Amino acid sequence: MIKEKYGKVVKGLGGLYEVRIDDGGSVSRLACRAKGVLKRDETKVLIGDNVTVSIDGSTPDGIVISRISERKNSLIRPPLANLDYIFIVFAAAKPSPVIETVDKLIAIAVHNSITPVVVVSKSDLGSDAAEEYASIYRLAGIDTFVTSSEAGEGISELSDYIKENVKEGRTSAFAGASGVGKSTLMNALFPELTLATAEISRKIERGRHTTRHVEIFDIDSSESTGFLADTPGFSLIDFARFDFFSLEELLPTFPELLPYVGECRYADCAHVGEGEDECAVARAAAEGKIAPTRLESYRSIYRVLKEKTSY
Ligand SMILES: Nc1nc2c(ncn2[C@@H]2O[C@H](COP(=O)(O)OP(=O)(O)OP(=O)(O)O)[C@@H](O)[C@H]2O)c(=O)[nH]1
Ligand SMILES: [Mg+2]
Ligand SMILES: [Zn+2]
Repeated sequence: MIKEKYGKVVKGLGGLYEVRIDDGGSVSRLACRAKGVLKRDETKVLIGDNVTVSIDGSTPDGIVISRISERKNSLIRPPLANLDYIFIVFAAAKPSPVIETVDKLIAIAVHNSITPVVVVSKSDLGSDAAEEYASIYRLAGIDTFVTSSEAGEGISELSDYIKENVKEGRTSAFAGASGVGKSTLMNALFPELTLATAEISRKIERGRHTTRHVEIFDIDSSESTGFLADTPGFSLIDFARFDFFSLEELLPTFPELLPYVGECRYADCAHVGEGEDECAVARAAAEGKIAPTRLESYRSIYRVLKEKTSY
């Protein structure tokens, strides 16, 4: 007899998945593979997928993911489905951030209806720099935290925010460049996790990236828990090509620009090089209402997308 269960894919390594099953409050994890068609690139199972697992007790390999429920969204990097929040982590220093990459990730999040939250980590290595970066994102209307796992700064504030917002089955992820301290921060926020961080992995020589796979954790043990994923850090090359959406879709991914776009002198103003007397967006940036780095990132992405559409 074939039984069906319904759950969430929380981990996947070499084609072997772990599906979190919640049977009315009693949580278990099933190890299983995916049905043939769900192994192909276009239809592959993603971590975060809500799936049906078919259990056929009559065969040894009888537990398989047989169906993927419709996704709310899915990302290529980090490779996750059904995200509600993404915590974009970058360090005040070591490594110093590439702001344009941060802005690209925010744009991708907004485009996919994922709430972006900015976390400036390692504030112990530069508290002025951390506050300066934070002010850019607060001005953009994005929830922003300054943290140091080393000094304990901002940990309880971020933990409260996560518990208040990421609950009732909502799913979130930490994303950011390798070495910014994502796993360390997750350990500081949720001490019961004990994830591997750089120091540990150096000893066992796993190479530069410490976290090698995406894994989703329960935030607490209540029935209304939310989920939080740790992800492997990406490199800059991952965002060098930018084709996650089209030129027409770019503007709404920078929401703080929207109040000004109708006020430019020319209706077809692209806000990319026009002077302050013509472009209300440029004017707002000059007046300190929009962070100059955000406008620079907008313009840079605009140029890349423009080039793509013009051949
Ligand atoms: N000074 C300082 N160092 C930190 C802090 N948080 C993490 N680190 C160090 O930064 C290094 C990288 O930390 P990880 O947590 O492994 O970084 P990660 O973002 O998970 O990296 P990947 O898994 O490769 O993506 C480790 O040596 C940590 O000890 C912090 O708040 N302050
Ligand atoms: Mg890590
Ligand atoms: Zn303009």
